[in-house]
Parts: sequence; structure tokens; C-alpha cells
Amino acid sequence: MSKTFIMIKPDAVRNKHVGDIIARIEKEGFKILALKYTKLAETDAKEFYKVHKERPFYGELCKDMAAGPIVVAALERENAVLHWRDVIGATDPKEAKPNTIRALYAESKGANSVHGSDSDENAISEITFFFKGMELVN
Ligand code: DAT
Ligand code: MG
Repeated sequence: MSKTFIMIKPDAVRNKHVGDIIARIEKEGFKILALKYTKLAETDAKEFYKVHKERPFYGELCKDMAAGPIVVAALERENAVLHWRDVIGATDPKEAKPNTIRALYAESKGANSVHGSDSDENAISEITFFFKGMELVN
């Protein structure tokens, strides 16, 4: 078993896809270890996405991520990081395979509905970022 961190981004919350995405999480066999409805301050978005700080879209990305409420969760499953990346599809929804979350719900490359950790190591640090001090239910 391994863990991943996922986020339902402001565009997907605004477009009322929270229920569908949580249903998909369960259907894909993930166990929810922690779940929170919250909103990022722009300074927190900047910290969360700091690996991208040199990229041209960084400013807009951080503004968009702080533009409305989000849902964040820590999930557990066999091969959690890679499985969730398969379920969400490519960063650009135009390149995402049919029935992936981004193909179904994303508006654009920037407003692409969901986040998923890219490694086990980043999963742990992203879970800590949002759930520090909180016991993960098991
Ligand atoms: P992913 O979310 O698939 O891991 P990433 O880590 O490369 O993609 O980028 C983080 C987020 O930044 C991505 O979900 C949406 C935004 N983004 C990435 N590339 C972009 C681009 N070329 N233009 C606008 N936003 C972009
Ligand atoms: Mg990424």
C-alpha cells in the first residue's frame, strides 16, 4: 500500500464536480485517509507550487488556485501515485485519454480540475502541507 495526495481544484468545485470526483476515488479502490474542504491563500498556493516558480504560468496558476474553494485528500491504495495519475490523465485535457477526470471535467491546461502527487516522496510532503498535525484515519 502507498499514499498519494489529491486536490479538487477551484474550477471543478465551481462546476460542481466534487461529488463525481469523490465517487470516482471510491470506485478506483482508494481508501480516504483524510479529507478537507478549504481555500488557499495566494501565499500558500505559491508555497505549494514553488517547484514551478520559474515557469511562465506560475503567477496565473497561483492566482487561480486561490480563486475559490478546493477539496484536498490523502488517499491510500496499491500503487497510489501512479494509479491516480492514470485516473486524472494528461495535464492538458486535450491530450487526456477518454474517461480520465481531466478529459471529463477540465476546462483548460491551467484549470484542469485535479492535482495528483508525482512521487511517493512528494505525496508525503503534500499530505503534510495540508494535514500537518492531523492523524490520518486508517
Ligand atoms: P500536473 O498537474 O499534471 O502534475 P504540472 O506539475 O506540470 O502538471 O503543472 C502543475 C499545474 O500547473 C498544472 O496542473 C496546470 C498548470 N500548468 C502546467 N503547465 C501549464 C501551461 N503550459 N500553461 C498553463 N498552466 C499550466
Ligand atoms: Mg505536477
